[in-house]
Amino acid sequence: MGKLILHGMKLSPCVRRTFAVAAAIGVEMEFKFVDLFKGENRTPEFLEINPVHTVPILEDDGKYIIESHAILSYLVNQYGQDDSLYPKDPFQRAMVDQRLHFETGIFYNRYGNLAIRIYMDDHPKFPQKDIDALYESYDYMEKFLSKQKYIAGDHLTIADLCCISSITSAVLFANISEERYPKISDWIKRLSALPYYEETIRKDNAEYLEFLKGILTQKNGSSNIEIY
Ligand SMILES: N[C@@H](CCC(=O)N[C@@H](CS)C(=O)NCC(=O)O)C(=O)O
Repeated sequence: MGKLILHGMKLSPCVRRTFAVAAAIGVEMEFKFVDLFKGENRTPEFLEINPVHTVPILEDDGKYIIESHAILSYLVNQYGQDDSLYPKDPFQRAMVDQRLHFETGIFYNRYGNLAIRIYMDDHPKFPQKDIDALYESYDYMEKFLSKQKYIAGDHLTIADLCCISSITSAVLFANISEERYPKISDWIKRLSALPYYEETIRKDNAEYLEFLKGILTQKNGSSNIEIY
């Protein structure tokens, strides 16, 4: 096995999930910091590797994989000791793939619509309809978890480590109460007990949330989420 290098910023939920999966399968990745705020993802060299200019990028022995969901499945396919995190059984795999597509196509999209305002707007405020759309995506997840302990079935998969990295950031905009979301709340508690959770998810997410609140305070004079 050659050296694995993960290019990105740990503030990014998509980067955090790759470290969680690497830790779950016991694989070390060197971290190469890419400063998005300095445009290091827009240099000709970076765009040559990833024309879409996003992080994370996984470098494995001179090969590059872009898009976190592809990286998660690659890590398990290539380096997992078994297929439990990304089952080979076609039906179980389809369940995991569905949740990965849900995360990228629905959940992250709705979360991203809100988060981007913090960076781009002079005085970030958040449309009620976008907050409602995020709550609606929690409703979908609550339903996924209604008959099973994990997001894609009865055991932990890459879909859980993917979704936990973004839902724990989305709480900045839409709180997850035990009353309204008992299944999601239990699931978060279950994942929080993973031995690598603190180091790969919680710590960097806490820093990320403080970072976003800091921008809000700078721009609005308060870190409150103003809804219109
Ligand atoms: N679907 C992509 C999303 C990646 C993404 O949006 N990354 C953000 C950071 S969270 C980024 O690199 N943004 C910089 C840009 O789009 O220029 C993935 O899962 O890898």
